[in-house]
Formats: sequence, C-alpha cells, structure tokens
Amino acid sequence: MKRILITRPMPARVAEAARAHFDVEMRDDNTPLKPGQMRGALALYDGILPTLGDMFSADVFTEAEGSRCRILANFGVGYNHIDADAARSVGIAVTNTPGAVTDATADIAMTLILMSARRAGEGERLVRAGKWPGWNPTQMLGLHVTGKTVGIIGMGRIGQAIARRCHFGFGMEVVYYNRSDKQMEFEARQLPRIEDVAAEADIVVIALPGGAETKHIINAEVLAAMKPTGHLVNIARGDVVDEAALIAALKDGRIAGAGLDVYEREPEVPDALKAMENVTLLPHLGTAALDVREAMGLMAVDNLRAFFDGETPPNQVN
Ligand code: 8YV
Repeated sequence: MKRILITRPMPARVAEAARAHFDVEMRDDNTPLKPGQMRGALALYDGILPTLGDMFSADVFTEAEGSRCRILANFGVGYNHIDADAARSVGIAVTNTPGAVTDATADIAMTLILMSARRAGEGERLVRAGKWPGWNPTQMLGLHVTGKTVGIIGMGRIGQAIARRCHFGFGMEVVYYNRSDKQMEFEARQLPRIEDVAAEADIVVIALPGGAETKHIINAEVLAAMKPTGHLVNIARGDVVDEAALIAALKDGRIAGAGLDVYEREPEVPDALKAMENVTLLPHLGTAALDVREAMGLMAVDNLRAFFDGETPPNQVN
C-alpha cells in the first residue's frame, strides 16, 4: 500500500476515503509544515495531500531530488504555495481541486460585496457596542448594488460564478478583465485593461489565481482608476493586491470600502485595516463549509488514486 501524508486534520469522510486506499498518516496539528518537515515528508511518503500554508518552494524540491514522493495532491484550487515547475523538474506531479471550490467561493464574494456595499459589518459592530441611536432616514447609507456595475478581474470558473450571481441575482451589469474572451449566457463586456474595469465598475472583485505573475497586479494605479464610491473585494489571494497601496487608498478616501477574505501575510492582518470601519475582514472563509471541504478532499484522494493506478490524474497542473 502506498504511504500518504495528509498535512492537516481533515473531515472524517476525507480521512476514511483516503484510508480505504492508502496507508495514511494524518497530522493532528493545524500548523503548516516547516521546511525540515517538508523534506522529511518527501523522503518518507509516496504521496502528500498538502494544504494552503505548506510552502513547497523550489529549494525544497531541489534538495529532494530522487526522494520517494511522486505526487502532491493539493487540497484547494489555488496552489501558489507549491512551485509546480520545480516539482515537475524532479518528477513530482501536482494536482488541485477545481470545481469543488467554485460556488462556495463565489458565495463568499457575494457576502463581501453586500457587506461592504451595505456597511453590514459596521452596522453589526454598532449594535453590539450598544451605540445604535435608533433608525433615522439618513442612517448608515450604503451603496445599493441592484443595477450597478460589477467588474471582475479574472474570469475563470470562480469569476464566472460571481458574474452569474451578480447578473441573475442582483441585475448588475458585468464588465471583466481576462486574457481570453469568455462567452457567457448573458451580456458580459470584456475590457482591455484592468484599469478600464476599475474605472467602470462600482464594485471590483478579484478572482485571479495567485503567484508570481499576478503579484500586486492590483496596485496604486488600478486603485486610483476606481470610482471614489467604489468597493474592492478580494477572494483570490492576498498578494494579488498591494496591501500597502490598498490601505493608502482607503485612508485617503480614494475608494469607499473593501471586503477581504485573503491577505498578503495570512493570518496577519494589518492593524490599519482592522482600524477602518469601511473594511470588511473575513478569515479566508472561501470554501469553509463541511460539504465543500469534503468534496475538495475526495477530489484530492481521486487524484492520488488515479496517479497510483498509473493514469494521468484528472486535475494535474504541471
Ligand atoms: C481553500 C482556497 O480552503 O481552494 C483554494 O484555493 O483558497 C481555499 O478556499 C484552501 O486553499 C485550502 O488549501
């Protein structure tokens, strides 16, 4: 039986599915693997099921040349914590879990759109603090999203799922930036530059993959192109947005608000963001629902099974 390491405690269904096919060790520790542990794991196991936070960088693989591990079946669609090219160069396959995460992540984008636009977090804090003076006609007026324009940066599976929710659920106009054109079942306008989307949209939603290519793609110039009444929502990866530039734009009132599920240095969240009432902060909840996490884990196990059955895993990325 192949030996598999699962790097974090997983829902019972995932552990059971893995144990039905493999000799599994599941860590009972929720901290990411340290570099030394990663090297050890590559030497000891045939396959690893890693998660966000397990930083498999190029040097970890270089030193692991000829090691026992042949596959990293990532739990999650985003695998920017794994240098997939370096893995490939030492003959290690990398897989991810697209599809399983799409709807739940799009739902968290909608949560942040509404919370940011309608000042829901601020309102909740007011009530909890016992500071609500009572209803009045001009109290806490926010941005009415129905009929407004959403701008989606990155029109992959998750971006499209957000676009559908915005169009069908909220009657919003959809504009987007994506390298290739996407045929949607309703009118969604592709614009040539990220700045063009930023300028037209009332709410800008980031749904790009993370990694070196997209690092800080949402920079001071993009933020400057946004409407002063605009909101920025990020459900992708923290470092897609230049966090310092975002803080500056919010402080100067160059944009109206932000809704964030991801951060540059998770779980660190800058105090400057925590101090601002017009910022909604979630702890990377994108896929945090039991059935979604089960589906992600089962998909990762399917990738491992296909690989050790001698097939190309369905979700190989390198
Ligand atoms: C996951 C995510 O929970 O799938 C992804 O890429 O960002 C998350 O919602 C996380 O990556 C698990 O490893």
